[in-house]
Order: sequence, then C-alpha cells, then structure tokens
Amino acid sequence: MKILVLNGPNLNRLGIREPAIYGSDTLQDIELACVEWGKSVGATVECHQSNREGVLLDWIHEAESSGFGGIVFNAGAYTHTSIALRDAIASIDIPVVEVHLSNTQARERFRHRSHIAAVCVGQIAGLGKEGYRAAITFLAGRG
Ligand code: DHK
Repeated sequence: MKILVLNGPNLNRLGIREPAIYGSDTLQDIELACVEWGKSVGATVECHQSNREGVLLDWIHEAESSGFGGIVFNAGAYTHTSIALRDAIASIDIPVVEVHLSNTQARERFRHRSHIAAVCVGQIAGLGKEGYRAAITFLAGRG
C-alpha cells in the first residue's frame, strides 16, 4: 500500500519551533522515520508539507488517483479553521488519520476544536512523532 503523509502550516519549522511543545526533531527527521516505519509494515510512504491551504487541498483531491490507500494528516493550525480541508477529506474515499504532535486538548481552547476530526477515521494527538508511526501502522493494516 502507498501512504501519503501530509503536514500543514509551520510544520516545516519543527526542530526550531517551540521545542518544549513540538519536540526537537526536524520535519525531515520525522519524514525519514515515516518512510522507515512504512517499510517495516510493507507500505511505501511519501511525504509532503505545505504552508498553503490550496496546495494541501490539491494533494488530498489527487491522493486516490495517485495510488494512495490512505493519508496521515497533520493539518497544523488549519485543523482549527479550515472547512475547505474538512470538505476535501469528506470528498475522497480513502481513509485519513488526523495526527498532532502535541496534545491539543491540553492546550489553548481554540485548539480543542478540530474541523476535520469528524471526517477522519480517527485522531491521534499528544504522542509526538510516535503518532505518525501509529497512524502508518493502522493504515497499512487496513490495506
Ligand atoms: C500543530 C500545529 O501547528 C498547531 O497549530 C496545532 C499541531 C497542533 C500539532 O500538535 O502537531 O494546534
């Protein structure tokens, strides 16, 4: 199975961005780990990051026709604001797992609401990069 790992705004800043909250790994560290975790469960993982909502929308729309069987998605702050991303996930037939490095429920109130949660198969938050591993393992197991 092919799995798409998508990261949204500001996640390119990992490693230097609020490390007490998001950890010291860079996005590249996490993406390399995702590829290895994918291999260990028989999946091919491809990773992309964008700070632009429209670019994320296009990747979601194109995922199934590009051969992906599932998406691991950290939408960053768009999680809490984007109805467009919610509608894009609802428009596709492959499963999407919502992932957050931090425990959003233990943070500011505005992070408690996810617009995308209801259209994802599940949500993982607060496990750091291990959340990506859990999501990849879950999706590979469905394939
Ligand atoms: C990442 C962000 O950029 C925040 O806007 C979210 C999420 C939380 C994370 O924990 O990975 O609120």
